[in-house]
Amino acid sequence: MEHKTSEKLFACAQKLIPGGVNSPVRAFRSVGGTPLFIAKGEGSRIYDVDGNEYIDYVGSWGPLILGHRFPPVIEALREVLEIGTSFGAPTEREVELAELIRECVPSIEMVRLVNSGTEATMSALRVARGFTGRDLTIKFEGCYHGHVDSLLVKAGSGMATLGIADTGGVPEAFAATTLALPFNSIEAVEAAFRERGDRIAAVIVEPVVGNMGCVPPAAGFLEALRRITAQYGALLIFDEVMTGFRLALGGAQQRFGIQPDLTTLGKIIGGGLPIAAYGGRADVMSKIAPLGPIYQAGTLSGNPLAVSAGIAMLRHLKAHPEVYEQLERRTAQLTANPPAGITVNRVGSMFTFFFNPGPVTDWESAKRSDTGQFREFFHWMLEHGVYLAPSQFEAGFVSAAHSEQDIARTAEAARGFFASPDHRP
Ligand code: HOZ
Repeated sequence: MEHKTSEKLFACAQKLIPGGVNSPVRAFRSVGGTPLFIAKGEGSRIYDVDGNEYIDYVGSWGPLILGHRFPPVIEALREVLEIGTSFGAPTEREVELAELIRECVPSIEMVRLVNSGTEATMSALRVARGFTGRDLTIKFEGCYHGHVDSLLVKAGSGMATLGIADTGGVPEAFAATTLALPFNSIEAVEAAFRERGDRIAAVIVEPVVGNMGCVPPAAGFLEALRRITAQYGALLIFDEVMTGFRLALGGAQQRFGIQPDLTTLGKIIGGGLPIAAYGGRADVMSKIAPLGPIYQAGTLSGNPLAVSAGIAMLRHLKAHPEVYEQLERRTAQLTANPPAGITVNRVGSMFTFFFNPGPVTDWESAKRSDTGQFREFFHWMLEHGVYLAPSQFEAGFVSAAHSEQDIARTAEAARGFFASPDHRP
């Protein structure tokens, strides 16, 4: 496969953009080689600027659950171009999107639209602090909640991929407001609350982690978070930027039957366009300006482009529950029978092949993966027309556009890798 045009573009980009990319993981630093510059996407496929075609399991990092250029989303975007792209004033469509979100995710009694997952988690934390009058937050090692100052502590995603333990530019006092505990350890959460329960405003968690690779919650873990936070008067925040509308119409909270106080949602509610949201209990959300004293704002929040695309996406998901059954089936097919020495974690249509005998249950176990082997696997798959996230510590996503043939072709490419004597784990 030739990547000459990508190489040329990357050389230019590196002179203009830090690392040549607008978000670090996509720079291919941990897998080596040149990031592919994408020319277009359609259904389950993406095409690079050199004309190569790939079955895509990144799906813009999750939101493209119906595939690239899903026709109703494209149609909604066409319609909105006729009326205007931003007003900085309310529109009818925002009310419809809020209503759809509330119907699908009942714990969200009120919702505020923002523009990125980072804004959503940052705002949810501020609201939790303002509501409780407390300053500390519990997060979990290997979870990633966007690049919010106080949450870049033992974070997953790019921080894990690039091996950055603590980011520069965050004053120690900010980081000190965060307690990072091992994911799936109820004991650690109990101990933290015993010691400092009167200061803990919130526990924020990816209910199924996607940002250290896919790591499911252990039986009873989410229930324990719900019980302990309620007992101490702290808020439970589910970061469903990846899992929302993906693991079920009502997200991970529906799948696991837990009702958080606040939820953050990401670009899936915009059909893949830049948008996000935070929402939850009405008594908590009522503290936000202009109703209450907690300030948060944004000119592009609720812009008609993202909102219209989101309405088209959520309407379709709501009307077609069979999408979730299909995703479950296809992803199970993709991840069946891993070779010895490889751990496959899967929840619904999120999955990771860990080059690690496992089990992988938290960051300590995830980071024992053989990233050198992953690197070879990644490039092998790319050469065989399969585009995976360029990091061992990111989840893969199957979309409704992935056909049985796509899955079979992907599984065959993976089998080819493991069958080759150089690659047997
Ligand atoms: N942090 C994102 C995934 N967890 C990746 C962002 C990107 O490169 O687009």
